[in-house]
Amino acid sequence: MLKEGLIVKINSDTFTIKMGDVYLDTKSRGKFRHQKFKPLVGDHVKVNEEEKVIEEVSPRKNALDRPPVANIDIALIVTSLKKPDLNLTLLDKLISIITINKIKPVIVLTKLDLVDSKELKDLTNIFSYYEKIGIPVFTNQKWKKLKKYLKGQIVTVCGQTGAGKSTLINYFDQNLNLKTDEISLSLNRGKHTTRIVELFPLDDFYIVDTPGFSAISLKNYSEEEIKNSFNEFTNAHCKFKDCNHIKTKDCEVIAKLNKGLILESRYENYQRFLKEAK
Ligand SMILES: Nc1nc2c(ncn2[C@@H]2O[C@H](COP(=O)(O)OP(=O)(O)OP(=O)(O)O)[C@@H](O)[C@H]2O)c(=O)[nH]1
Ligand SMILES: [Mg+2]
Ligand SMILES: [Zn+2]
Repeated sequence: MLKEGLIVKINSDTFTIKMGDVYLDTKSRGKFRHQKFKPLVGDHVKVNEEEKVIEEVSPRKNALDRPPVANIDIALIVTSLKKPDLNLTLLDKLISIITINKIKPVIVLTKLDLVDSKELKDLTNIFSYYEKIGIPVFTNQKWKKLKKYLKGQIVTVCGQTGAGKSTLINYFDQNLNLKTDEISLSLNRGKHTTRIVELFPLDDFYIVDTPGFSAISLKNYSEEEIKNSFNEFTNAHCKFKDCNHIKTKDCEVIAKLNKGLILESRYENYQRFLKEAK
């Protein structure tokens, strides 16, 4: 007899399944490997309890490669302003990928305490732009407000190594006591503190902690998908219906850019992403 459950943790080839209040460590069936299919944290599955294997994976609402999670409502893009430095290209790329996969992107800024007041002013301008185009922006200092916002949702964190993802989840529930670490400054390269992808049930939502990364590819996405993932371009009245907002002729996006109504870094990243698309 097969039993239904939820994958809550993956540690190399061990999949932990939550079935009600019971947790069971299982392996994946060989057939999935042959199909190059990997069950993900967040997957609803059917398991054979005696053999401790996953037999079936239910159809997904959505799935991401990075972080590797399925059936997500909200992705928190944890974005540090310093250490590691703010990276608007990675931020815009994550917004695009998350949007294309029909997940709601939410920005969470961290390390505001490391920024001086002059820098903070520029940053406020940048992030009020993101709010204007419909992407909520929170700070980790206001984590209580964020926690209320996440009620009832299935949430993942994503973003650079050392950005403060595990630290944020620890604010939500001190009992979790997730491992956090300094990024290695000597190499000026983040070292991964989080190695395992794991879903934690909190009072009224689920959240996945995942390891960070510094690069991510758009090669699996089309130009059209990337174009549509830039919220602020979707209602533009350009002369040509299929305008890709690259040539200046009667393009409303470029006209708005020239009037300062579109954030320059967003437009630059858009051009860059189109080149990276398949
Ligand atoms: N000053 C400051 N430090 C912070 C803040 N948030 C997190 N940190 C520190 O940043 C370091 C990295 O935090 P983590 O939570 O481990 O980062 P992570 O995103 O989980 O990193 P990976 O798991 O490696 O991807 C730790 O030393 C934290 O204490 C913040 O708002 N301000
Ligand atoms: Mg971590
Ligand atoms: Zn256009």
